[in-house]
Amino acid sequence: MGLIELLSQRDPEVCRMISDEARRQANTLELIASENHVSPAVMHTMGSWLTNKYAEGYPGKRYYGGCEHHDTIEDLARDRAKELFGCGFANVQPHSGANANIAAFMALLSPGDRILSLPIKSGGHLSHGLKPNFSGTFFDIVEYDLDPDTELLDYDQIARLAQEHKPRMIICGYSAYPRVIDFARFRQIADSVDACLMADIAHIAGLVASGVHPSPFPHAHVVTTTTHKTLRGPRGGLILSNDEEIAKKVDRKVFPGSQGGPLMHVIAAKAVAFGEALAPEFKTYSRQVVDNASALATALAERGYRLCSGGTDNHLMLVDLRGRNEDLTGADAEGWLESAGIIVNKNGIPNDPRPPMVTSGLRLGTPALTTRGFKQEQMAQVAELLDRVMVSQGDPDETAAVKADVETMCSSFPMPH
Ligand code: DSN
Repeated sequence: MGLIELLSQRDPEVCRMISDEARRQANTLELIASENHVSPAVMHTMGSWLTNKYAEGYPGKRYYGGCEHHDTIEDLARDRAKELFGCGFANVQPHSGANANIAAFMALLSPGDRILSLPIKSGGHLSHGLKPNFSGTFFDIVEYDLDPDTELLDYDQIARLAQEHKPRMIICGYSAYPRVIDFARFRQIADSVDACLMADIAHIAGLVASGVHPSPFPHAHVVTTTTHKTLRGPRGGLILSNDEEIAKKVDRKVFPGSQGGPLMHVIAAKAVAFGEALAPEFKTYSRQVVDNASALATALAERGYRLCSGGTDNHLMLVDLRGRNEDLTGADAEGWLESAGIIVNKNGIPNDPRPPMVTSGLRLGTPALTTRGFKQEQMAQVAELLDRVMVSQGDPDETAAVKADVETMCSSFPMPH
């Protein structure tokens, strides 16, 4: 019996809510850069018998009996992760990207140590040092920033700040940076002050695995990531390294350092997703993600939108709406677009004069639409739909007309099934 059929009998209330969400996903264009649509194999693995089990510890060294199949599954997930990223060690237990970062910090730093990182307002992640986050609470954060003119990483400035502040760790890898990261240059800077380099590749993991973005190996001492963005796996985290001593510390800091029982059903789904990402089709997919982002950015620029840093090299772009109309805000745009069936998130642009809940920008990404089979031609259509909503400023008639066009597109490009 399928999930919906089962739930419709056992819990019609939850069944209705889940069915509504499935319909929402099927009938809208998902442009949130950190989201994707997993395969049915990944999805169903998360709903498997493995959810019933405690398996604290690691393969061969568990604190509970009955873990033999959990050992083989976790070993397989680790082996596939290592093969995918070309590294020697993998910990597949972190429940999320933030949890992966907590464990990596605990492995490489002591409380109060100094970290040099990009702030969230310029495209960084909250777990890289935002004050209310654990990272900003327990560590001494020094920020680097983008070049205000080019909106690109300014490696000379990072090197200067590293010399001045002597951090224990430098973090690269971002939530809203549309360009390639020079990991080798980061390592040079880290080495110059005897700091360790952490690369958080949560956003670009699928591109890295496919060779579409340069790898952080052999440069980073530790690499953290989520598994559900461009990598198209279940929601979760992953920590990678090439150094046995670091890997041992990471394992201790994931369990028992910061987590209890691993989510074995999710780890099994990670193994399935890594298997999918090792297949040649995934490279084609990742290439298309980047080509689609480039096509969307070009089509938006042709309509007058300003692309931060002038464009994109990866799966995402930051759109400065003021290029089209000085009065447009990210908050308004997000709301209008959602009414039209186009799902995005408002995002501050570098040096945004507006507050984070308003913003002047949108962050758009192509991983999910590419999974549905969109190509460059459709991305140009998406730009046109988006612009119609912006130009009409959310006019109800135009919004309804765009929504109808969105639903037509969605029916031609069904969800993975
Ligand atoms: N919230 C994620 C994103 O959207 O980039 C990062 O954790």
